[in-house]
Amino acid sequence: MAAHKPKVFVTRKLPAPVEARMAELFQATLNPDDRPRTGPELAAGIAEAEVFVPTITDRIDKALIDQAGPNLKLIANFGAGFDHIDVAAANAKGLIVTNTPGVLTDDTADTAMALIMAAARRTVEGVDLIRAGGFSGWTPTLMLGRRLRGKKLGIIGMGRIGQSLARRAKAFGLEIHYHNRKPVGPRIEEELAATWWESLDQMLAHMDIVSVNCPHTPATFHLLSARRLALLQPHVILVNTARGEIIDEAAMANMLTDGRIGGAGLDVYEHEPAINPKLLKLPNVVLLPHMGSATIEGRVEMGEKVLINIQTFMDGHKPPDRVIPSML
Ligand code: 8YV
Repeated sequence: MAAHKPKVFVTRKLPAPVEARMAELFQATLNPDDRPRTGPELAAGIAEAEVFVPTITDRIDKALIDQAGPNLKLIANFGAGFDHIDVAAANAKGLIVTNTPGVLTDDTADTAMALIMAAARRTVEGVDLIRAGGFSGWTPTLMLGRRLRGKKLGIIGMGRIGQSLARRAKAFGLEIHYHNRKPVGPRIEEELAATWWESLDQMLAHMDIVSVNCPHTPATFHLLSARRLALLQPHVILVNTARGEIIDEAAMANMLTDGRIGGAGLDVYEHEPAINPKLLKLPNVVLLPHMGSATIEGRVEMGEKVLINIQTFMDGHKPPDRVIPSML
């Protein structure tokens, strides 16, 4: 008897090798046009599927989960962050939720480092100047930025990506500071020559560069509130490759406009894909379209993780990347 091929509903277009394998292993509904699914389309998909494969662009809230059919067993997210999924509602219905951690660590840390460099050295302003035909020759004072070596980098969230950024930043001569619920182990602290700050407020007041690398949870929503942003030194560069909701974007935009924050490098936004219009006008702000993990290798490996999570589950085992209550 042929093995049962589960019905898998994939909300967005995935890299070709991942889709090919999905179609081989499962009865997969794919999205070749990559048009974001509407609410009714998601509802129809979740009602039929045994496995649902969303991405950050889908809101998997309780109302949608309540429309799941009796066959749905697994929500296998394509992505590490799962703040778009009401995991508690899913678990309450007996559904397992998985994600894709680990495989996008280096790519996201590279993006954070690129944003630090671009903001400190005014790279995008330089490109814009050239494109606007404004380069009329070298001068001793043209496009002066700030040197990285010796500056203090404060990393908020010292998980995989935070540590990976710290390794890169140390090689650039930055001094590593971090705020995390708990200090990392002594071996890692020593390797990174990193200083743990129990108080986020205290750390913020002493840094030259601050990078957000923690997940978005109810506890980290607006962690960088207007009050905390006001603690930053006026020359600080603020970088966010995690989730926009962690920073009060309106307050940040006002402070960047008024010169109370020196510059920013942002890959994520509070109301994505909308971006606070004030940010679009500022030369000292580098904006990227949520591309932290956007490498071919990373996205294929994310897809492989999704496949492994589904297949392991279908084989009767616990999938490796379960989102468990202590992660919420
Ligand atoms: C993903 C991300 O591409 O994995 C994450 O948490 O933020 C992105 O890098 C996106 O979430 C895919 O769903």
